[in-house]
Amino acid sequence: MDTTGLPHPPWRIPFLGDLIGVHPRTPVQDTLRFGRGLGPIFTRKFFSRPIVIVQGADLVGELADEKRFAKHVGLGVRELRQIGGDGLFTAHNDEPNWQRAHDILMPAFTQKSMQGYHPVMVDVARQLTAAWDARAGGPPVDVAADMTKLTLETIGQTGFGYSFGSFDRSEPHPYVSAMVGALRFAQRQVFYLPGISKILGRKAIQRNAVDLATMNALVDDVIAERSKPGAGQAQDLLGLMLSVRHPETGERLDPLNIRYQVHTFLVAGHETTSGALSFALYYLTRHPAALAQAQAEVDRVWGDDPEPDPTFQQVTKLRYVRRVLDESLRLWPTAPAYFREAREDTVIGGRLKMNKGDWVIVPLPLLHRDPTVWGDDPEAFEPDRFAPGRAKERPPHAYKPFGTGERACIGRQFAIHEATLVLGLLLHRYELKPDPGYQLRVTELLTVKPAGFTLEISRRDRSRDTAAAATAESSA
Ligand code: MNH
Repeated sequence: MDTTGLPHPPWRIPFLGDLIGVHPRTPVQDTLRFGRGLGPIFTRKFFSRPIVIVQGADLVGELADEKRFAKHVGLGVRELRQIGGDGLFTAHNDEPNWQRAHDILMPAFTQKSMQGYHPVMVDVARQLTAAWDARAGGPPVDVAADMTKLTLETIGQTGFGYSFGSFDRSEPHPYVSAMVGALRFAQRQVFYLPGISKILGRKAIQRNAVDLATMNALVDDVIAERSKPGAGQAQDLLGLMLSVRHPETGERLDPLNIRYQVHTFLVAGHETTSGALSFALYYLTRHPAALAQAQAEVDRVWGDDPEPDPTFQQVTKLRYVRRVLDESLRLWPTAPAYFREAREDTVIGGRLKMNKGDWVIVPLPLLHRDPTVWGDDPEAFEPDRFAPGRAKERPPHAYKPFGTGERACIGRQFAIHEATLVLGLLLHRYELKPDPGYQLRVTELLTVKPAGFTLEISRRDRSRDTAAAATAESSA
């Protein structure tokens, strides 16, 4: 792709390209900072490699055309293949295991399947509230850490019938520590090409091998448990992968691919949802009016019952809570970018020639701040941007937190149901007090999360309402 003439950040220097002001730990936030004002197509150079970046709803809409473009397993995703192999997230489009696994696993993501996961999601939410009840009135809780425990338990238990015992541990489960190590290694590989082995060092490579072995050992354990006689035939993700043949070809997934899929679901299925819940709690506790509206909604649904037993239907009624999540994912889409590659030679934006196989990156925080779509103050947190009918006023591809096309997120409904349920229950149960001195600090490790964000929690006082209700009753 010929990138000469494309706008790029200032201070480009020979050999190093646009590395000034670029921090290997915050590539997304750097792009956000540089990208505003550079127009719909711009470029950044890493060493000698130009990377083409696209922003704005018009061009992202053009790239959403599945006839001309497809997912590209690009920088940062490609490095994850050591964990996910040809599993759903990291598979190249033409790898046969993608379609095979997609068709076998789709039944696990229907509305009916969500209803089946619901009781398990409620159970895990209660593990979180039990832990928070014990901390209520005490020192503040680390929000992202606890949301990560919750979402990992949820995907482990719904998908694989496996508990990491997250709420019984003071340290992260070894799988999680190994996963964080492997993700960090993958992220560093992105930035230290070319000549990775020299710069990353033998130690880091050995450490990574240990992390991968730790992760594999756990997954092999989970599979072995299920294969034991008497383990049952649960039709969860693992059950489907072990027993179901492809509806048309009759093929099964092979054991190595099943291992890749389990890693994929454990990683993709929790980091992103955990970040989404954390950002939602961050924005809510900074916007008292939104918080009050969300609390009023959950109180309408669950009343004064201190121990509600949420039904699937009730969660779908939490429309405002859902809007809060949508708006949080607009400002901080927790899977912050995707890549599109040209299926054939083509031109985008009427100006950039792409040859077949050329790719561009779509940083979602930039798309989601396009002022022509979101107005003069795209930074403002306004859940009502997602009020009924509002989406129709926007171009169809202005909001893409779950990606696009046939490689879009398979777990979208799962994530939304889980996050709405949990956020709703937390708002119903607790008074949440932020640290007034906290300044949002976003950490990036392929996904984004608020770092160091804590909340003081206490049980909501329902006695006033109860007293009012009692008075009303006695005067009646
Ligand atoms: Mn999810 C793909 C975002 C929750 C499993 N996910 C994607 C993509 C985005 C994304 C964006 C597309 C990436 C690309 O084009 O390269 N996912 C999210 C967000 C949340 C999320 C923002 C939560 C919020 N994802 C989940 C959950 C699961 C899951 C929960 C599993 C239960 N996601 C996947 C899988 C893919 C994916 C699997 C790959 C799908 C495919 O290519 O077939």
